[in-house]
Amino acid sequence: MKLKDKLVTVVGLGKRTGVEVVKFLDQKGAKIIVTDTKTKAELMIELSRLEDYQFKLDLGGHTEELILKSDLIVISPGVPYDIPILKQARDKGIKIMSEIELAYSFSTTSLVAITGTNGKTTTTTLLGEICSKLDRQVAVGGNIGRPLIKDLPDLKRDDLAIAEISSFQLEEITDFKPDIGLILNITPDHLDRHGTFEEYIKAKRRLLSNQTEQDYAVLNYDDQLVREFADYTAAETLFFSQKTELDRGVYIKNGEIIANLTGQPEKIIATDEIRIKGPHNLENTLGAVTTSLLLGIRKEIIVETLHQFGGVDHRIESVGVVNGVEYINDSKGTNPVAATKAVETFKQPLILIAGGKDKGSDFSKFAEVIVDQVKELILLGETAPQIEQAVKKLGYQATNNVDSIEEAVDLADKLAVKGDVVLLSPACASWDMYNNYKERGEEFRGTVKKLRRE
Ligand code: UMA
Repeated sequence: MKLKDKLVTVVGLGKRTGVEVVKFLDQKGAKIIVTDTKTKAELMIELSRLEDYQFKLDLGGHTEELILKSDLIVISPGVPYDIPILKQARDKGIKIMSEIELAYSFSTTSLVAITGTNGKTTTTTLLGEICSKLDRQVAVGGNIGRPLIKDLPDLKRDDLAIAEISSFQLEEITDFKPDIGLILNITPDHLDRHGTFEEYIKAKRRLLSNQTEQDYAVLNYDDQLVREFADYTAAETLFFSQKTELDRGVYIKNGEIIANLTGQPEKIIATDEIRIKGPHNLENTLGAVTTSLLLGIRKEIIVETLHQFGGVDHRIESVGVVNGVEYINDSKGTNPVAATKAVETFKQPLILIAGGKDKGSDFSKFAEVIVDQVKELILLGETAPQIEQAVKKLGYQATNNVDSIEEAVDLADKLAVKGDVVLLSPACASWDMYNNYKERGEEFRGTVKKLRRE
């Protein structure tokens, strides 16, 4: 695709994707318009990163007269594909691409793409760790926080990109296709953006829809929906399972991960030797192991990494013990299923801090786990009333409402006794109060640190 002198509009500047897309387009000689619903004051940091670049700014909304003259529109993941300006652009026949599609269209590298509702970041990071021991250049990016446009165009065929991909990023792809597409699990999430669960599933399925017989789909056999994805791809499918001994694939048998890709079952590692714990992490590990074997990585490298890898920040991460109470940061528990898994990880009495941006989630199953396992529930954010209603329906009364993480930690400190665990696992996105889950998790960490000093 030639971009020189083409008029390209970047919809959505902040925080990361738009900035990197502008840099890439500039390098390709495009004429650039940047548009965002945010104001100049709100985008000060992003704009300061682009001080040396030339582009037209259209802030505080999207101006039709400007944007509808474009040859191409590139959108950031946070921009829904059906906002009015994009509908108008489509009607006018203007090409619209997501950032991952743009990056892919300039790429020749081998690509592993990982999606699923939960576990994407852990699996991507683990696979990245395994692959970092290879004698080839490896880039890790995507939804994990580093836009693909930063690396993909510079990598060669012999290099490797490992990308965490969200349903948002898959909405506007046409040709994007991984050599290996890994799907971990699907449960309802982001319904405010996709409208229905079916649309969310369709978005996830698109990861595999352009694959050919030369590619691989690595799918979780234990998740009925994901298992059925095999019918939607031309790629060769390999399954992994915690429950079923597969004729071909990677599975658990007698407490060991067994790989059977060639008809010769081989032990990879005993599950109790794997440093990251819990059934959800076993699922992530199986996905990463299957993919590593397909990449031809030696068993010794895989095993060594599984011994060492301790998980990712903001995912069931211990941030300190104060007065005999352990504080756990699971800010990345951004939907009810992820938060349920976090709650189920603990056997100790729990004080749970939850609530955040309303994504149209159903909290009824999460409420059941709270009633069973949480002694005090501290709620904040947009969804606090919904979660409160869901638990009260089940007769649970130990709810507390606060307005900030700081207040939540102070209250938890008052309510907790020695031996309790205070868990921040919001079951919701952070966007009602923060830019992202990392900011929320860092505020939690900082507040706990302050508490320790006091
Ligand atoms: N905007 C408009 N018009 C609109 C809607 C939004 O102009 O109608 C603007 C917003 O004001 C904002 C920009 O568009 O300035 C959207 O930015 P963004 O949200 O895409 O922000 P980035 O910092 O580029 O982050 C994105 C991903 N964010 C989302 O998908 C919401 C990051 O995933 C990702 O790490 C990053 O690209 C790099 O690829 C975060 C995330 O929360 C971690 N993802 C969701 C999740 O994991 O659940 C999907």
